[in-house]
Amino acid sequence: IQIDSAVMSVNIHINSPNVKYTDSHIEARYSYQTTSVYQDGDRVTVTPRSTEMTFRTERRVPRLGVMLVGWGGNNGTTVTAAVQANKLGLTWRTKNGEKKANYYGSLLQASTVCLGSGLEGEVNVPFRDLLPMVHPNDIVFDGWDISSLDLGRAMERAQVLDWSLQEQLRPYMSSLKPRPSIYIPEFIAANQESRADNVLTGTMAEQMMRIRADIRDFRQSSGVDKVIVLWTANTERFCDISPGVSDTAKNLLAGIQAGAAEISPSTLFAVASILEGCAYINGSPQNTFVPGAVELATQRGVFIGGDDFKSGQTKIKSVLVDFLVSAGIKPTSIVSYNHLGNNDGKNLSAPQQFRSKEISKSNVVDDIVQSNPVLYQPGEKPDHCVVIKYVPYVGDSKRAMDEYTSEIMMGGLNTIALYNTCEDSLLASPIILDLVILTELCQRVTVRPQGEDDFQSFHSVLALLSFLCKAPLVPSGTPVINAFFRQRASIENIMRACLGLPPQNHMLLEHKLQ
Ligand code: NAI
Ligand code: DG6
Repeated sequence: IQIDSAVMSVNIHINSPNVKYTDSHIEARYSYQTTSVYQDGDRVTVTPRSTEMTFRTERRVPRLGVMLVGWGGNNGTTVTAAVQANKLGLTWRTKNGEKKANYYGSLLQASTVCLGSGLEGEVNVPFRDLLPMVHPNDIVFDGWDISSLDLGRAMERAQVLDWSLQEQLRPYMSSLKPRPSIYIPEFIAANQESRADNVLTGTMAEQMMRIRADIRDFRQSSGVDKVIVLWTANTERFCDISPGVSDTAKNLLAGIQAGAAEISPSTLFAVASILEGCAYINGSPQNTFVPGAVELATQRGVFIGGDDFKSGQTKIKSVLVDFLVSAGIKPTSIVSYNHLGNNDGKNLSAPQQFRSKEISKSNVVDDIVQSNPVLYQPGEKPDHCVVIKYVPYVGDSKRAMDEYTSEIMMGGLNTIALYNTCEDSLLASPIILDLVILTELCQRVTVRPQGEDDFQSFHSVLALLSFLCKAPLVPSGTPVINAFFRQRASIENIMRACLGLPPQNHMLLEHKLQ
């Protein structure tokens, strides 16, 4: 299949007695195959299990509105501009020739899945065509920023997009103005104070009510069917989770009324979104989702997801360490340096904000290491060091240097050094689109296990977003998966289940027998 346009799509129809198309839904009967394992000393008993279930996906794709917290920042302006450029099919000249707007870097828009084999071999289709999904060109953006610059000037400040593209986009971007936001200086670096000229006043509760009113206003004035709110504002310091303040939904709401000191702006945005019934995604590393916020989302059946976009160095790590460990090679030291010169780097030059990022970048190998008791003793981990420096001159073009040292056979050492240079916001923007589009799709999928009367939604803590996040948020007590291809397979196979298709197994048995 030849796909040469960002908007061209293929129409997939499943030919199976297990799949029913109605005007409103795709309904698929599915056998979920699992294995349960019982270990007694060195004896391991494995029992295959099969659970029958029905997946139901609403076919009507709603008009989606996305509200970005930190809309005037590098990611906020870049994703808004990129969508507009794609919508208009813009081209622009650079010293390297003519460029055309695209969605490279988006799992859903620019990667493919293999459906199976046809007469001429494997058939790969865009991920976005597996199920009815929002197209990014149709998203309507709005948002908040503590800086009052309109998006035209903010795009210029970001120094990400080529100038001749900015010139074409400016008339549109200049008409967009961020709404005033909640600013509590203690949570972000002191060096951000000079841009905070668009801030709400009043009590904490009043400010949160204003955010709720903004969401309602956007929904009504734009005519969108649904709103998703996503934090792409500055990285905050971690907040203290004090008993009686943010430990339960009730206490968190009471804490907001009382203006409790350790409730962060990002948690206030999360609570406002949840109370408005809007999914909330955290693209930064801080602990926005205090237990009270998770409980509130669960009580209200609203999706929350995060944390921290997995865009560059960490994405490579979740591939490379997985490759090494699954090849039987033992990483013993991982050292990651990066320097960048954008406002994110400036904010992260403060120790408490750096610490939030250090935590989220550091845990990404844990599940991979724990999966291999041949290489690692219980509790053993590779040394893992993360360094971030602010170097204004390089702007958004982040430099990342990594050294992976591993033990190989018979005392040998294998050292891999990587150097990566890349515009950070051009990596994060397609991830923002994938996060909101996947979240919206999940809002239209329900599952009914055999023998039960009701269809149920995914858990409010939307673990399916793990692929896109450095520190995946998962329901309490469930496994955190960081390994890149396991995360990707989870999305692909759940979407296949919605179509009554078996998981992608890569066995290719039909080509391996006589
Ligand atoms: P940025 O500093 O350019 O943009 C952040 C924006 O948030 C600024 O315009 C700032 O004025 C605004 N802001 C700060 N506090 C606010 C508040 N309380 N309410 C509303 N607006 C507020 O940063 P950039 O590069 O856009 O990154 C945004 C976030 O995404 C950062 O936390 C960063 O760590 C995170 N991130 C970025 C990745 C990337 O590849 N670009 C990857 C992973 C995470
Ligand atoms: C410096 O590390 C700034 C950060 O905001 C990162 O650029 C961002 O979190 C992306 O990190 P990574 O590890 O996915 O490249």
